[in-house]
Amino acid sequence: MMNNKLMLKYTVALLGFILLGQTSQAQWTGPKVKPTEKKEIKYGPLTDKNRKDANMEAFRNYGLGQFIHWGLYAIPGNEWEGVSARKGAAASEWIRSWSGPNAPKNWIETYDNLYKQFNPKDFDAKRWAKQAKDMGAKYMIFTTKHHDGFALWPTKTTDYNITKTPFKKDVVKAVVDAYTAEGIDVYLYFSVLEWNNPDYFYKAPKTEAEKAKYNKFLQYTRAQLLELLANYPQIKGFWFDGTWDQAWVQSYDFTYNLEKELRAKHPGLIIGSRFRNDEFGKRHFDSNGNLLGDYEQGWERKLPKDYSWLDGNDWDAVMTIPPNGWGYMKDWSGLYTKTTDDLLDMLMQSVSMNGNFVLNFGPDGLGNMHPGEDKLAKELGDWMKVNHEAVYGVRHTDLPLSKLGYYTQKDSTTVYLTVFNRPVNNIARIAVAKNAKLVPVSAQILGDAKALEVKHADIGLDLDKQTYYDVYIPENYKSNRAFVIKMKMGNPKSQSEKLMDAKM
Ligand code: FHN
Repeated sequence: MMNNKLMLKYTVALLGFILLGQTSQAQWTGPKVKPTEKKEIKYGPLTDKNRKDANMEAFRNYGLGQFIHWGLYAIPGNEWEGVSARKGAAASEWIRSWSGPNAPKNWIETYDNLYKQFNPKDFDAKRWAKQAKDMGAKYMIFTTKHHDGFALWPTKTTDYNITKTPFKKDVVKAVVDAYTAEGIDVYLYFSVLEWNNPDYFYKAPKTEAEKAKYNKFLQYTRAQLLELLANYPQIKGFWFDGTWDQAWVQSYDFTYNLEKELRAKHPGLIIGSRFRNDEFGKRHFDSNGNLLGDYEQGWERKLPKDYSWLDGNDWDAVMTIPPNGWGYMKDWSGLYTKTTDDLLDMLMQSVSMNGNFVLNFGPDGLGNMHPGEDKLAKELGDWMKVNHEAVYGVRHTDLPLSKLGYYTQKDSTTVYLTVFNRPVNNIARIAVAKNAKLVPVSAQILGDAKALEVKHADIGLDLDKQTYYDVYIPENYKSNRAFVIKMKMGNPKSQSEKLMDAKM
């Protein structure tokens, strides 16, 4: 059990990690920093970059996903007895770490007894799955156990699990079955970090007794993961979290072999880059800059600004609706919560760079989504019903970037421009290389069969390596949200005039 003093120590250590981690996070604020010297690495990647098997191909084509954080933290909903934890805990699902002047007395003890009242009478996994289906999600990541150590499945490894609540039933099974039935692939979120586990270590164990204790924790973790694979064979992958503490980082031999074992048990299993590190402590990417896992799992509440930052890796971005806070937050007032337009922009930015965009939902303690989440799910779904072909199974195009929005490409002759910034003259100017073999030859707006006029516009910029094709958006086309111009690419009808470049 982690008492207040230990929790304070952890929070300080975590702040240290965040400061220290700035260097490692540099990899998510710009192009990858490639190591200059190659190292001999024993605990490097276990799978090839850009795996070509069916599961990874499906991952690459998802486009839109749903994250669900659900657990005991849904009961308080980021407040307790009318007092908000907003300033006392790092995020809503971190409310167990609530400290400071307004933290309730004996809060940890209260929190660790919440399981006795967990009885989500409105929980209906089929309802969640239908909502996700209607929203257009193709995969869903579900929290089996967060950092508080409470297991939402009937695990045999600890009594701190769903069977000891008034609800009793296997939540993970209900969710896996319901989403799989809707054709939505399920990934299981699993936190290695367990605040309340007496065998958990933050720092690497030193004494023989400490090592024996931590090894007990490692075996417990392995047993839980094998249990999840055995109980829920339909799942496509694990989404690991809480793997940043030194005790786990220095267990690289164990984690390497555990990953091998999980993959052998479940062929085609997908594991992101957050699970483990190499023997030099390098997480996500080994010391030679190679991805550790099947996709880059560091884009959390952030997005790459340029395709080159991804270095060709598969990736997804996970995003909260409030600024931070993955578990249920009763009160959104006073917070900027992302709008449908914000989320569509993030979605199209992600898929334009070969990534998936995963939106987080935090159901309340009774099993209902927040009303704000219901609204966004409906509006996103309405947009996806018309425009999904620009989202699913698309790839990055090498067209020059457009100021109007994001390009996605289905095949060599089908390119989509999702317009967020409608040009004032209603002319969508598409830049292509002057010597391009394929240029826009016809266009339409998704959801509207009318053919749009497409004209070559050789605007004659000096020393310009590009030429331009203008797609005319009808003045009377009404849009209050992003819309998609679908273009067929074909051989250029008119060649650009060979204009004399200025002599300066
Ligand atoms: O600490 C967790 C946090 O609570 C949340 O689960 C996010 C989701 O990606 N992961 C960790 C923070 O990086």
